[in-house]
Amino acid sequence: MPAFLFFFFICNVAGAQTAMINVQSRKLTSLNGKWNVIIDPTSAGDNMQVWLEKKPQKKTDFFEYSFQGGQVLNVPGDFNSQLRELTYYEGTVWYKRIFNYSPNNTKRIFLYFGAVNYLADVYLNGEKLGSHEGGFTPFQFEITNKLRSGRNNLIVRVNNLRKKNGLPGIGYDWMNFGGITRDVDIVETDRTYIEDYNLQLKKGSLDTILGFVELAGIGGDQNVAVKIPELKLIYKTKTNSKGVAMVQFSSAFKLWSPKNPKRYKVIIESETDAVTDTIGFRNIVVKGNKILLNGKPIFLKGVNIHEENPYKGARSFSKKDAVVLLNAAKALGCNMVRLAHYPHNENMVKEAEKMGLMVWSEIPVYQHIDFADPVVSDKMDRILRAMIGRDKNRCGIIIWCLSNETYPGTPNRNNALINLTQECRGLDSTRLITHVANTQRYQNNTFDVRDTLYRYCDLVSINEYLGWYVPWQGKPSDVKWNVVCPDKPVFISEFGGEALYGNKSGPIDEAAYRTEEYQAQIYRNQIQMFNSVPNLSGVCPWLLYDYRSLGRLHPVYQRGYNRKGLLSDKGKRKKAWYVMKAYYSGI
Ligand code: GCB
Repeated sequence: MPAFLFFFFICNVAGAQTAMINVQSRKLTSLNGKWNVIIDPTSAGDNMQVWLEKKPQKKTDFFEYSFQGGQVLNVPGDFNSQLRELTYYEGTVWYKRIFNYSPNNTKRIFLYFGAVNYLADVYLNGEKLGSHEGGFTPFQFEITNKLRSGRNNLIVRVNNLRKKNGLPGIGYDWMNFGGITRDVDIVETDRTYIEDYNLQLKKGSLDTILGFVELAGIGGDQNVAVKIPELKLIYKTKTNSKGVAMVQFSSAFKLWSPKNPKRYKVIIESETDAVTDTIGFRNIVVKGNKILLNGKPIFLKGVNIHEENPYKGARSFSKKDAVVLLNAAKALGCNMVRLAHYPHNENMVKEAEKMGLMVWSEIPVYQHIDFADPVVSDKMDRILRAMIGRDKNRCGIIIWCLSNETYPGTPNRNNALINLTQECRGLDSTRLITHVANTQRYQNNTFDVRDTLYRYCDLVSINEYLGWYVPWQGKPSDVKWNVVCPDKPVFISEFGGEALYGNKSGPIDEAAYRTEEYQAQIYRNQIQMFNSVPNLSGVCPWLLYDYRSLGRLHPVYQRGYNRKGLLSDKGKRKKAWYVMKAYYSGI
């Protein structure tokens, strides 16, 4: 049984199911648009059973809620940026949407959510379908036997309170955008449908695809075909008793790369279903101390990006939002983006791939994670599978990042993350795996990079803020390095500092005044230091745009924004932008 099938089983038991793959190529009815909402700061609606929408039966019956006459919010979209009163809101919002449907009795029907941050309890026509935890991955419910012909009433209780044992936990340096933040669709499939498939080059190969196609709702001996019309390729196979067909074939593919982001139209067919995808093929490995893309060394010219449209101060979700962010990365001269610190929406991943940007995708195992709580391991496991499950056919993704700046002293941290790494390798051996740490010591202008997690990684990823949180202790070009895995490639996954665009007001050599010149100087120094890093395979400034964050309170320089952007929240280029751009164009 492929691991994905196993997970489908677990999730069925828990409530929400793992989402089927490539939902965009199915018959969809969008439930995006205006939804009625009730803002419920104390979750009083739980006792009142809002999902039943009771109406008074006699004169003394009264209810303390109603969707009618209340507020309206756009879906998809975070709620914080839509209503001023919700700017920093963390709590419950009830969403309601009435829709009409004429179910076709020969089909199966699913209710699909691209993402809801953070907890979702979903009710259809007064009946609870189930719950889902985790703000950045898709989930679904089968509603074949629950949908009514005609009018249906969908209510979702969304709660974005931060949780000690959540992913992320209580503390994080970005905006806690709550709500139904990605698309909602009704999906219609055949009784037997293509639930999942994996079509990527086998580890180390430039011409052989190794993967599977998995059907839901059927046992063995079904015919399955994978077609790539441009290559005149038709590969035929059959499912086994579990509905899984193994796939292996070779062809002279034009390989995907940043210079030539070639992708093919691929049709996956069973006897009763067909889906179409656009898939590229490339090979990414670490050999010795180098990263090789399609057999050739590559230097990762990255930039960190949060899932926020700076011009709207809102969670981004659309293709348009993705293009805004990715065009800016391109303009900087990047060939790679780190999508920090959680799985971004599919538009982002697909557009990046289309534009020739390699992608680093990450799960929200961020800083203060309560590894000692046994439920945390289950949650990590689930979100890892959901991330890989959704995006495993995206050749643009070259790196799975499994944690960022967790604390080695936290009980069970190493065990939990080592297990997660092994699990990730089992699920997908074709991409690079990394953890980001900032546990290095820096003394006498020397870095001591010792985190145990690096032993399990393909890539040693280091966040360091020399010149910002940590003062330089000597000349940048003289920094010395002792790295625990001296043979592995090293990636500087974060560096930088804050500047308020246009600010020249303070002493230019003091970080606290956040001048553009100070930030630019950090970048000049860092670039000098890069020459000293052994096996340097790429760098990634923190970050592209200024972004909204919970803990950035300075009334003059920050006003609720982390100002480490190379671009302001209005897209203005700071001095450091030009320094970084010149560095990238020289490589
Ligand atoms: C970090 C974190 C990133 C923060 C950044 C900062 O190390 O990984 O999420 O926002 O520092 O600005 O301090």
